[in-house]
Amino acid sequence: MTITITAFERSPDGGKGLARDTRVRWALEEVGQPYQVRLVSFRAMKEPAHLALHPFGQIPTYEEGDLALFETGAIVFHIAERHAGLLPGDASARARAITWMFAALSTVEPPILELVTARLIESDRSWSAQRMPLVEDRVRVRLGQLSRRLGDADWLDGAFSAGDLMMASVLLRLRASGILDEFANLAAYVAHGEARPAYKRAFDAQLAVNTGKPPTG
Ligand code: GTB
Repeated sequence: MTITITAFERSPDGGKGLARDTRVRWALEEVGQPYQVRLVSFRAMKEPAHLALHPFGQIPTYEEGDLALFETGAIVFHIAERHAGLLPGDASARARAITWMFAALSTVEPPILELVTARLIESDRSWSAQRMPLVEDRVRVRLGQLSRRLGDADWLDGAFSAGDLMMASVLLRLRASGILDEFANLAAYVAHGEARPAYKRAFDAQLAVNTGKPPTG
């Protein structure tokens, strides 16, 4: 059955791969599932046809036959459950990999998004200079905890899993702030994710959309 996802017609990041369709593309590339992409404008995202797929008027969405999903956590989990390559066969290891997916989205991503908002949207407010160190420190606390858990391992729990895919995707958003590089093992962990052929294919595909150049690979 054909899989169709949605992505920005033009991502505000110009193709840095930070929009959330990249993590869905990455998951599909890891499991070797072909997919189509329907590009949507900001205006189209708020129109009834797209709102029927995504109640919050966002990308990405995922369609496969009668099934329509939104939320990257649910989408990546769905892909990982149905196709080999992103979740271990052992039941306990599988549960731990899923735990890392939730940790990425519920515990690590929120302070990072707070920082992104503080930098991009609130930096001209009178209170911004006072608040920024607090927001940055909340990110540092979380990254410190994650860094200690990762140690010198390649991945969070044994072999690469959907948990790593989600965690690396979440951490990527931090690179521009410089904070990721304060944690050498986390910076290496993200680079390790980016070096995966499946990530490169996903990145190139979104870059092609945003620059108009066809993927090289
Ligand atoms: N929790 C949802 C999920 O994980 O699927 C969040 C989805 C979401 O935030 N979608 C964003 C969106 O559609 C795009 S990814 N925004 C439009 C809107 O809300 O009207 C977030 C994003 C946007 C831009 C950049 N960037 O330019 O760097 C990075 C990430």
